[in-house]
Amino acid sequence: MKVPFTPWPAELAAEYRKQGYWLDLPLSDILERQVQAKRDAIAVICESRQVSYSQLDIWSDRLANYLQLRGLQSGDRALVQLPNRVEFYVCFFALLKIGVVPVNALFNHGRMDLFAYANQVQPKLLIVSSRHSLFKTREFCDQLCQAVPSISEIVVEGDSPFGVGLNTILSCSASYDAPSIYRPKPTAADEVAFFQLSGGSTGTPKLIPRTHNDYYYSIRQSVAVCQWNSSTRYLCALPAAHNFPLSSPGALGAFYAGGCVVLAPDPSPASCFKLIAAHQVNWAALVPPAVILWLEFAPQHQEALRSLQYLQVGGARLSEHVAKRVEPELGVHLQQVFGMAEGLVNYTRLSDPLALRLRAQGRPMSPADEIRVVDEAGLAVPPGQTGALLTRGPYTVRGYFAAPNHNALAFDDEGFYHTGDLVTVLEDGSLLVSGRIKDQINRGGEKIAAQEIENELMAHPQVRLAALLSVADEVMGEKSCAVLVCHAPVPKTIELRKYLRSRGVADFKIPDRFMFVDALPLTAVGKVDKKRLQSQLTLSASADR
Ligand code: J2J
Repeated sequence: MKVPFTPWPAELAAEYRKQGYWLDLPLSDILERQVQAKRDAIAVICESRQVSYSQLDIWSDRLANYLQLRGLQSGDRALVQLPNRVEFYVCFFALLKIGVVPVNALFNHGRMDLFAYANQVQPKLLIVSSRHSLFKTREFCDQLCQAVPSISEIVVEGDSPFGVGLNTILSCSASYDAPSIYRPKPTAADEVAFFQLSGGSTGTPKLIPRTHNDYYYSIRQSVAVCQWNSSTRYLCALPAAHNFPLSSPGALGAFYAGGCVVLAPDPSPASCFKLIAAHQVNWAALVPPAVILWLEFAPQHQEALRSLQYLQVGGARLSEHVAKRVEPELGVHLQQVFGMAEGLVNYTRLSDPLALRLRAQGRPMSPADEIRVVDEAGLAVPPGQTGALLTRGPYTVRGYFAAPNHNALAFDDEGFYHTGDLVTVLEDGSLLVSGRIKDQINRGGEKIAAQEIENELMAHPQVRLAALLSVADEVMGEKSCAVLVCHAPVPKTIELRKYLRSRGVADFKIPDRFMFVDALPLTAVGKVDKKRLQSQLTLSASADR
């Protein structure tokens, strides 16, 4: 069975093939070609394990074989939640090989996110880690299986009292190295390979169907723009499943180039600096709050950072004053990256003058990326003026998964994706990200859909109205503030936090601040006037300073 998605128009698809953007190859080709070219080279370093391309291939074959024997087939879906460990790539390639289409949840996602993903894709397979607090016991897993009866197979990374151990499968060469049974069968290259996650701005998190063709192009073009090759040693410190460290050029880019991925459990200096020194890392990718931490710790660790040549920063706006410190204090070359899981990725180029790399968030990586910047009436604004960014192209999707109503708003008749970002285009085509119209909080690169949290807050019996807004923060860039109108007695903030946790809201989505007011400003049609509320909040915050 094929996973439904909104295809590109046939004439554009033909053009993308003609131009060589789409190669009609599955994403598993990324691994296969390195197994041919350099099977013994190290693909991934994960704690004390140095895993070669051929080992990654053997492990992913074993898992693929096991899953096929268990009856999983092309077009089936999987829900995967794994930490930054080599097993993430083993599972990714195994599922690609047999055409099982995964949603790769981020490791800090909570119960609510996992339920939402499982409900949408109806997975047959669950791959989770007992290192996650939700999967230390079988309780949550049982709840999930009860609520989503499509789940019939559970594989667990780490020690676990339930499911089948991933390590048992990977180490069982006698049972699962049997090519006579196992037949790799990826989905067709112009079909869905896996789902990316949208930062979201609506009540339920949206899934982004990415095809082999479009994602493979995004990876190859990223590798070309960043000039990666087999000497690239990439530190993956952001959550491995996120689009940035997966594909911009990320781990898949490093594999495509024949380089090496060094996995860090998190982006803190304590975790990363020693790995950089031990494994001679030369590229890393961070979100701005991590850059600030690195700057703080760098003076005492100059020696550890010696091998690092390039630092990518993206996911949220890097302030120019922090950007200015990066090159002199970390001794690296700065590259800004403005991307999105829906597609479009912008890079500052390695050869761009410093002044541009400090100021701009990059320009589209492909000559086939189409960009429109429009005013509120949808009319094009001239270069130098701010407007809403719309885009389409060979690796920008045409619709979210099973979300016709939202798609009608987020994609226009010409197939342009309305990114929700406000940008200014400079003369050379570089973009400055200057704001946002989507109802989202960008908490240091982690995206929070305001509506999702407002709905949860309004489910509390004492809360009458809720609005989640963004407040400026020096380190995180933005934090979240819930503004509430409550029935008496007004609940304590500690109770509200506990309540949200009890409903399965992930920690990073719990409001950093709460404010209690008598009323919220309303629009003419009676909706909360967030624009007005946001400007009131910004004004009162600047008055406090
Ligand atoms: C300002 N805002 C930015 C930047 C993303 C590479 C890099 C990042 C992402 C990503 C990605 C920004 N300055 N440099 O997928 O491949 C905000 C914008 C954008 C949203 C997308 C990649 N870089 N943003 O962050 O899907 O608002 O992807 O629309 O998580 O992050 O978020 P996400």
